[in-house]
Amino acid sequence: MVKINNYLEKIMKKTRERNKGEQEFHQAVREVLETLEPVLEKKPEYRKAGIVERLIEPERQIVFRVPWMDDQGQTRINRGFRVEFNSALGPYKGGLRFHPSVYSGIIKFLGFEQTFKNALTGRPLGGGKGGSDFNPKGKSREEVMRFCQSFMTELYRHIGEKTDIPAGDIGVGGREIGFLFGQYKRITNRFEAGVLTGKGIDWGGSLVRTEATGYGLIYIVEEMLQDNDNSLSGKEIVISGSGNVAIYAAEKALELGARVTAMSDSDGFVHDPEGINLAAIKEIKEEKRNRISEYTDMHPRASYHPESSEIWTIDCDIALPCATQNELDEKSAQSLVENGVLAIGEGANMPSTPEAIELFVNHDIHFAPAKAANAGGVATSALEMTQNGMWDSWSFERVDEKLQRIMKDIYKLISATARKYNMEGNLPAGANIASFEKVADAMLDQGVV
Ligand code: NDP
Ligand code: 2IT
Repeated sequence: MVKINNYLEKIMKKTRERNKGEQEFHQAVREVLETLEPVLEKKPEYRKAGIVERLIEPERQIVFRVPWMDDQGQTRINRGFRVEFNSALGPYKGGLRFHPSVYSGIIKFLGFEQTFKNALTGRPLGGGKGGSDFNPKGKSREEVMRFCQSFMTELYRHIGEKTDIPAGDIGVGGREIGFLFGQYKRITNRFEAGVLTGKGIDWGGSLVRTEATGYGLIYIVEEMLQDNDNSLSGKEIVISGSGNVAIYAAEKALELGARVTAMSDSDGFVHDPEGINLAAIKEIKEEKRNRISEYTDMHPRASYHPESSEIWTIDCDIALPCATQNELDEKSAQSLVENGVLAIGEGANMPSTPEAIELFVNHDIHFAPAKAANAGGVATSALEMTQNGMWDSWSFERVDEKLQRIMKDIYKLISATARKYNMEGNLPAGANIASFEKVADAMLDQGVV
């Protein structure tokens, strides 16, 4: 663990005491605090104004009951969350996660990260996150719809296009956003398109939003490689996950001439050394909502391994963790380094453990941290909101061009910030400091609120 000064250590201790048992939140806070010392020394006014202390305390936390009826007529109860973390730069913005592991510690870590990520996009967005411990796996479409309607029946009073704008995350995709939007419209009698992002293309959604996080990840990884006289062309890539982020990262990587040799879901991974057939993955995961193990039925040359985390033992040039938090630990990082990995790009939120990140940074592996690397999703959400505000819809090329520009600008900003603070190449530090400065300066401007 990196050492931090007494002031930050005290803040860390208080964070643990006030948010008991919320390990993921402690981890996300610690990771940021470990890089802030130089910027706090340079600008003592941040400490005087209690910026760090205020940043760690969400502005508002909403927890609610979500009752719904299953197909057998049995009443079920889940817990809903929305954490409105920080509104210094704009209205709260961030996704909704439906997964049985969701509790306040997960939503708070995601909301905290979101605040910094959104700052990096350069768009006027605050940070927030929400979700539920609802498990969509094995549920019928009707059950998911009833759940979404019940969830929105409480959430609607807390959100709005100028207040808080949710979107998707794990377990929440276009289908769920449709059900949520329908219920919001029904309750409020307003076609308020800008209240949710990730909508259908014919009713206020933006082209490229579906692809945006995965494409954005590849754009920033390519930028990072080119800055180091290299490129994705001809590289072998391992991608964990096979959801929204993983699939579109694979799509763009293939377009740029790379080969994807392995992908996974929460049960296991498939290894196809000649290159994964992405159309088959899309069919299994997007259309049929089945298990990735099915891939080997269609492609007998590929092998299936029923242990997701073992995916990192496969020899590759580039590793893209795109599934979930803490999916890449020190042992996995060690095998990647031993196999000569060149670069890591974090598509998921906080996928690498602190020990894994330390190992990558110490071995000078090019490492694009989540806050920057997966910001393409929320950046394109901002483009969706812009189109909604203008009552307009843009072409695929126009949105894609803007997304590429944003990802390049993020790379430039975080690498320049790392250099400015004498940590050349340390992109996690660059991302933390650059985003912290933006949010902190806005908070200073707005007084003690
Ligand atoms: P999806 O629900 O579309 O896909 C999630 C994928 O990760 C699935 O393949 C799933 O497997 C796997 N997965 C989920 N939980 C676990 C787990 N506990 N262990 C192992 N594998 C798991 O989600 P997204 O692709 O949207 O999100 C993936 C990551 O990217 C998350 O960290 C999310 O926060 C982050 N992200 C998403 C953005 C977006 O716009 N959607 C934007 C920025 C970041 P299975 O099918 O078995 O459930
Ligand atoms: O983690 C994320 O950035 C997202 N899930 C997307 C958030 C958004 O509002 O588009």
